[in-house]
Amino acid sequence: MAITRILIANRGEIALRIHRAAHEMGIETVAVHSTADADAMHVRLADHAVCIGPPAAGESYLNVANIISAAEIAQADAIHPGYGFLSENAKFAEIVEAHDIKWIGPKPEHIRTMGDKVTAKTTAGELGLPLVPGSPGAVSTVDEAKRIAAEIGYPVLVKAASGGGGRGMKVVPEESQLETLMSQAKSEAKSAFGDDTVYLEKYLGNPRHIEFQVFGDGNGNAIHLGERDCSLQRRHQKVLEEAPSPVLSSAERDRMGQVCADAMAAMGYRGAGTIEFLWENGEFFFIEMNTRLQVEHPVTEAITGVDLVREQIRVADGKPLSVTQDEIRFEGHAIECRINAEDPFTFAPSPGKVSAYHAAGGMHVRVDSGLYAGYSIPPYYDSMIAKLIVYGRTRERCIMRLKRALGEMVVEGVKTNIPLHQALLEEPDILNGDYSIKWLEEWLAEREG
Ligand code: MV4
Repeated sequence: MAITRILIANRGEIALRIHRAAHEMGIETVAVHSTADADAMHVRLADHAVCIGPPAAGESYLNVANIISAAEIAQADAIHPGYGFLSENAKFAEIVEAHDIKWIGPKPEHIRTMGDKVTAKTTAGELGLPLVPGSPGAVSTVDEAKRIAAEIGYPVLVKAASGGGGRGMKVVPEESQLETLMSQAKSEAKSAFGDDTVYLEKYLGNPRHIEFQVFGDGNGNAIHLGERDCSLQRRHQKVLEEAPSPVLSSAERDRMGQVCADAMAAMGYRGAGTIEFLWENGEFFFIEMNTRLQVEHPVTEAITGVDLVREQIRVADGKPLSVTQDEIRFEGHAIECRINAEDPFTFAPSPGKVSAYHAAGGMHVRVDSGLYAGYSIPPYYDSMIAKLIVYGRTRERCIMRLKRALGEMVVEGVKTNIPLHQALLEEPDILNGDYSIKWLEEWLAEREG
């Protein structure tokens, strides 16, 4: 039976994004919400809405029993998890499928494999993706770590297998510090993730973060939709993303993209995925794979014209992808600014009532947001309140249009990071595309003086 009603297990702009794709396919939507989100735009737009608990995400957007109950009560035949929350929870995916509800996401086994960074890396290596030199798997003893570190050369990085957001990561400059830093990494990982498994990698000093968008139909067919450059980050939070990367030639894109697509085809991967690489001196090194739709997916949509959420729904419904690799063209340039309710330079969250709101518009300007004048941004969730995605025929024109669009945005009553984006777009390094994963934090430290 074809999907007729999708429960959207998320909130904010991504819940809207999914609702829009569903409606364009003639599919009804069910919003779920916490008591803090009763007045949210995703609840207003959806065909049906179910309250799933109090404000704390653990009791609402992460409450599996309540979400499954909501799906049964509202007679949803599919669940889309969005990003964050339960999107990469293999157990949740299995529970959804056990209730005869279609899971709009990758196969649970693939979510599980990629969720553990050690098995992800081993699998990626077997599939032919280039790896950062390091331990072949988990490292259990200091002696073993010393032997491997001596082989790959210092500095090395100790990483947690269950890690995320850089937690449990330690740079080890030389052997004398290995024992101490490894035990620190292990105890941090144990308390953060309940798992003290660690592994070792050569530390790359000044890389870019470049990720490839992939898509599989679950039956051995897979494509890639090019890359996104997400090097501009602060404390593992992306600030601005662009596609294509300023440093890749189309031949390099085609080659690396094909390596990624072939790997996904070999796995029988289903749905949207992102393969993350560090890129240094023209070389790619796999670090992680995300088995979900990502915040920054619209820049890929802008340069390819492919609606990624529509494709997710199609493959979950057993249909083939609507495009072949040969049909995908990369045209022009797109940049996304994440607009957060926070102080633009201290980054302190700034929830509260939005007294006035006006979204930028005009040619090639997209604003994904659930904001409206009079809306109160709740303090319980992520501070991202809007995404501004701008397209141009060239990177230069994209940037000119982005500056124009940022100037049109009106968000009053709370602080936003729009002034940060405007300041970044005056920086020669940003204008030239000359930045690595370290650039933003160094720039902010300099501004501090
Ligand atoms: C690295 C690295 C340097 N060398 N691995 C950060 C969290 C996780 N996504 C992987 N991370 C890194 N892994 C090696 N071998 C530097 C980082 C890193 C980073 C990566 C991508 C984007 C921003 C980053 C900021 C700091 C460190």
